[in-house]
Amino acid sequence: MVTAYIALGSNLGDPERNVQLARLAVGGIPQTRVAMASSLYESKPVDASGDDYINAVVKIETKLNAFDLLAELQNLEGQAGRALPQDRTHLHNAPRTLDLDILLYGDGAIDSAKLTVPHPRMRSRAFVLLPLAEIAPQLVSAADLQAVQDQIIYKLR
Ligand code: A4P
Ligand code: MG
Repeated sequence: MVTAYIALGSNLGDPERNVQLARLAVGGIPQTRVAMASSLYESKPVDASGDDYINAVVKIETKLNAFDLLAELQNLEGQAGRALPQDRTHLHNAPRTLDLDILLYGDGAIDSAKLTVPHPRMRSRAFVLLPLAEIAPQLVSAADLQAVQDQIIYKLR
């Protein structure tokens, strides 16, 4: 079993519902269970345009390797109405019904064309660090939080 952390985000359609359903759906991935889930957070887009986002982070325990896990997450993005990666024509950071990113996969480091773990932008984003700190405070330092304190984000429930 490997412990991994997944970031969930949505700013199209019904973002709150999309993230709530995704939280459940992640628990339905084969050989995977959700060990902890953060509250939902509403945040202003960072390096992106469009409506406000709903974000959350879940901690999972999985027997899948990181690439199989990524494929399962991309399937869920597709089921939420998002085009599969190979069919995407949108610009980087375009609004999305559902974005599922692997933040951490055990203590592994992966740097391939399809997958980079730890997620390279996780430490610069309040919408990742606040929900992550809620469920895994040992993974987020005070300096991390201070670095993103200008980003607008509200905890919902
Ligand atoms: N990929 C590589 N590493 C990973 C990983 N660790 N987890 C590859 C998941 N995927 C990973 O992603 C493109 C490709 O990244 C995938 O095919 C996968 O093989 P994508 O989801 O199509 O989207 P993208 O927009 O190009 O990149 P990404 O990484 O999702 O964007 P970011 O940097 O995460 O930013 N503001 C707020 N408030 N809340 C948000 O949720 N999200 C973004 C997206 C920007 N601003 C935001 C939010
Ligand atoms: Mg993504």
